[in-house]
Amino acid sequence: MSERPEILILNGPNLNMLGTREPELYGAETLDDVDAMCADHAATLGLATDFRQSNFEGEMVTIIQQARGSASGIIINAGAYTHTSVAIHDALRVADLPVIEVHISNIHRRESFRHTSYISSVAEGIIVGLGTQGYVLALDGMARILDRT
Ligand code: CA2
Repeated sequence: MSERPEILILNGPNLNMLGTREPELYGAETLDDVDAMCADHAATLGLATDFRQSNFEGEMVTIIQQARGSASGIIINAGAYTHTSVAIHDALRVADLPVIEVHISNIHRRESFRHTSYISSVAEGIIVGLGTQGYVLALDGMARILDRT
């Protein structure tokens, strides 16, 4: 059997805290639960996942740079770096892979500083406010994108 295309699912700062606090905003699932849900769903789509989390901007840049050689697409929830990071924006542009941006909460319903995203302009699509289900929907979107490329 041929190898399944791999999708990097990259999570930014504080998302390792998922399921431990603020369940009203981010739900009750842990990041490990989301990892397992994504791996299961990806398998049904003929995809594999490389599910990662980092609290460090530079490390996220390095992970994105490395994905260029190994991944077919990137699903990213850059956490708070979404709203600040030109470095992650540049890395995603250079990676030259399809990108889908995910946010668990609806960033447009929250503080105005969350309304700006440095990721959106390099993304094929954006999923916000649908909880952790957004990651699964992003995998569906990525499967469609890869089918037509
Ligand atoms: O809604 C999202 O997915 C966010 O990317 C989450 C980030 C936030 O800075 C973005 O504006 C929107 C924060 C992630 C923090 O996650 C926590 C989860 C549980 C407990 C504490 C933090």
